[in-house]
Amino acid sequence: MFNKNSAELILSKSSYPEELKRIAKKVFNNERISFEEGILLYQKAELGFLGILANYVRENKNGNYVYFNHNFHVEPTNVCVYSCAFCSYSRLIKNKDQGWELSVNEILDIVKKYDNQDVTEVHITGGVVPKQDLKFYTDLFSKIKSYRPNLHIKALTPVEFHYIFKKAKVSYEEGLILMKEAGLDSLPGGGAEIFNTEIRDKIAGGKCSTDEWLSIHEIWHKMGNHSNATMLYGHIESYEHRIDHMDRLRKLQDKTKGFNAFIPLKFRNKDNAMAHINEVSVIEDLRNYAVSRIYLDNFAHIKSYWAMIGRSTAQLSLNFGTDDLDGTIDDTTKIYSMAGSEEKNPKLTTQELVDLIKSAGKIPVQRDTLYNVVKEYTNN
Ligand code: V47
Ligand code: SF4
Repeated sequence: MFNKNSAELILSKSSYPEELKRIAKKVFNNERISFEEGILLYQKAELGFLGILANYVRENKNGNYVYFNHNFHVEPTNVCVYSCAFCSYSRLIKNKDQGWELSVNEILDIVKKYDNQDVTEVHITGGVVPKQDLKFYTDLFSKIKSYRPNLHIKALTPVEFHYIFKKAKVSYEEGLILMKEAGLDSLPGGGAEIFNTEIRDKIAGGKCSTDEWLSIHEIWHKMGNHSNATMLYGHIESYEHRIDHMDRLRKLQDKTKGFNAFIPLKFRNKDNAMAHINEVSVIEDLRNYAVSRIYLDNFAHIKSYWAMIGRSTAQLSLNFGTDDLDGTIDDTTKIYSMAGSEEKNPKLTTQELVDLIKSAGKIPVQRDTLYNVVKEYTNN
């Protein structure tokens, strides 16, 4: 274990600038760092320094444990009324014939394929289309629940909710109550992109605003539920925009305590309208995980989404603040392979995930969506 004393010793002997050492001291005293200090870390701290701090926070919160679950995704459609510049996946509604739109029964057939498997979660999200409205989803959720009551439904983002509720002429609150009554258990973190309005308008114009995204999560949390939060980084945003994004999440988390995990999502540049922008380096990915871990002191978990970042970088990130690798996925998502991820058919067996975590020197823990322990892999 990496304790406070050894960390302080390394830093006291180093030639790091005083301003960085002051931040380190705060972190080791479990004090919150400021907005400006967050930016300073991005601008001036090198990877080794960030790793020491992020590891300290990570171990304080999660010891040597790394979490994963047994899950699969359903993408009800890849057709979308929006046209986010970074999206490689969606087909505009006018090119509908190039996409798919699953019916409730077709989705149920996908769920039934897992009848004899111990999956605990289905993650449902995709494009936004008029046909998949409030009735479609309440019908879908209640049918999944009557078929398999213990399967946790983690589904839809404020992007979909905002569109669906507006069309159904119900408030966010009324809509979320209906979704919950139908069987929705928690919300994934998507659609957050970058909260700065100028950047958001450029890369994801037209879909739900920052305030709408935050408001839907706040209402959901206040109803006693949980959700995740993502950040799409490594495109046209600045370090200030990243800290601003995390700062808004930190403030909401102070209020509600409803977020389970923060998930940084690296912009991948294949076949989308932002393909001319180079992807950031692996070093920058690791620095970003570390700064997130240090800044978001009120988030229990930082997730490294291996389907997007690739399994090797995901494994490395476990030494830079992350403690969660999402799940087995079973080759059920296309969002990242279409955007250029090295994971073309994302699928890992439990044993592969366990081996990957163990060879990083950590203890694998299979969890459910809400981080209840299903199995700890200490020996096998
Ligand atoms: O909001 C789309 C991102 C998100 C690209 O909560 C891209 O457990 C990079 O939110 N390059 C949806 N990213 C996926 C998502 C998610 C994934 C895994 C786990 C959880 C969770 C949530 O995917 C979108 C967008 O930010 N995305 N295109 C791209 N080219
Ligand atoms: Fe539609 Fe989501 Fe793609 Fe944006 S990121 S175009 S909302 S599917």
